[in-house]
Amino acid sequence: GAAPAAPDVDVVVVGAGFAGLYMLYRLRGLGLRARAFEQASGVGGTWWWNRYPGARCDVESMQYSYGFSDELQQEWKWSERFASQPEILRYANHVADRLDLRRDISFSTRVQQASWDETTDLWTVRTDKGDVVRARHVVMATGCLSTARLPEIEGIDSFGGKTFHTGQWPHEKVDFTGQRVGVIGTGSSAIQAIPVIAEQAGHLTVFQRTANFSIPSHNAPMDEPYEQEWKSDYPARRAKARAQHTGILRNLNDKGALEVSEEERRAEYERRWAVGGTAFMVSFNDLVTNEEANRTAAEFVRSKIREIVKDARTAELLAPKDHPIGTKRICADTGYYETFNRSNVSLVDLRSNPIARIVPEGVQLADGTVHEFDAIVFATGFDAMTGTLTSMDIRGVGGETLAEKWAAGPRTYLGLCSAGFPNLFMVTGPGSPSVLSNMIVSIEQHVDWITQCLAEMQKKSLTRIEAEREAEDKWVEHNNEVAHRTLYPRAGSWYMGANVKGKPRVFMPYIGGVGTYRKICEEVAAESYRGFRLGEPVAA
Ligand code: NA7
Repeated sequence: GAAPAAPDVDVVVVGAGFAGLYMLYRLRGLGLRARAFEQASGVGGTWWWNRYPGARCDVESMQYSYGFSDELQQEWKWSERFASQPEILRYANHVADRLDLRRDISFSTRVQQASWDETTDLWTVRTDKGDVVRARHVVMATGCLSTARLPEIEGIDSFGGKTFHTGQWPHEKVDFTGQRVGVIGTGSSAIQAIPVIAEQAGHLTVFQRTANFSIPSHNAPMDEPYEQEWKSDYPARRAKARAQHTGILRNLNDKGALEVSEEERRAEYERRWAVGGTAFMVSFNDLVTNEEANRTAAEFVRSKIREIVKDARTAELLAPKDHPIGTKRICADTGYYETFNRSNVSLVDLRSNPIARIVPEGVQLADGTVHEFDAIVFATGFDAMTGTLTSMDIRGVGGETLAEKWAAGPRTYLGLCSAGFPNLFMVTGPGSPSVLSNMIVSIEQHVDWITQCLAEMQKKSLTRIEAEREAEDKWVEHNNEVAHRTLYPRAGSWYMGANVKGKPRVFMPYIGGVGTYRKICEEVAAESYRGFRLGEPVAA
């Protein structure tokens, strides 16, 4: 046969967030030629885009960072218990510089198309800047919450003031001083932004459709002894974290909520509330699996909201009743509920009076009321987990697009690969723990797995790897099965695709746990990549 065509690079990496950066680093270690494309003008992914006021990670800083290099984790100093967006972005830049990664990244460049050529085992990748690159492999390091979503509200373009989306926040400083500001949405982003915007704005109006559960984060400056405790034991702690259900080391309770007396239960919730953060959800071991147990936690948080919020009607509106606690992502806040006690903040309940349209002056409700604004902030979320992948024109075997293949919901083997799309890897793809975990821990695990796989292929001169359809079907089924053992599918969440009109309702992340999942991936690799078809070695 004809000699196999030579690729321009071995691997194209799409994205230069935490996944893309680490992937580049590891590919260099293999001696492979890689090119990364990043649509933003800088590194950092999520933390580059989500610059809204109050943006902060809900995983503690000592754990939300790379663990692959002891030097890196020893030299970096976090200033707070939970790092803010600017600090995490500085960290991403520090890593990019420290590892000299920028020279392999094309910034402000969006990958538009990737098409597979069956005859050469190569991908042709095209960008909006006119690049055409042939690569043996493509790694999608495109993030899970990277396609911002504006709601379908009539007249959305007619507004006369300024509009913002939390996930596409401008880089110039935004000043709301004295302004009339409306925030639409009450998810994690809104819950972080609202207290900060309220301090600036003349008046802030919050439009709430679904109330959300939030736990105070009790963020604070980094405690030196705590930092030292971590740094002196980092490798062991990281190893432990990797085996946890969420990839986060935290204070688990091995008791069920109904095994203890009401008094003891209340005391445990109080303790957790005082410590703060999302670890509240592991107050007991059955909060996301047992409805009755879940109700005790939900009721506790509702009672806290009623204590904090002075106006009884507002408190009742803020107390979530539509979904079990934790089945929509649990939020962590700094003064969220307290903000509604301010005289310059009001809450509008969209359940009783929905948004009819946006008009030049502001937001018009169904009953005709118009709320006038200088600025509207859309905190309306993302086309999560699949949106970024399916909006690219990715063409696999026989020209089938990934969007076509995933029309009824994402189908992957291990969240790493999809049958019919050889040599295409996803970092934290749907079907992997991803958004249910410490993202950096999951990113490192995927990148390490991909690296090892590429190393084996390199050693054997293999040019093709593809997930088998049968293995994929089984994985999708397993993914569904474990999800439905929990209360998660009860909520109309973005985990379920419920926030995007017409998106199939499928529970997308793998809920079996980071530790369990890691073992499965390791076994698959150890058993000569069970469930993958590896191509024949190419004749020299
Ligand atoms: P989320 O969690 O998807 O929240 C979006 C919010 O916007 C949520 O309260 C929605 O209400 C609301 N929303 C969406 N569309 C509308 C319309 N049309 N009208 C009124 N309200 C609307 O996004 P976030 O950015 O807060 O968080 C995403 C994740 O990023 C977060 O979990 C962290 O992991 C990081 P709904 O609940 O649909 O009634």
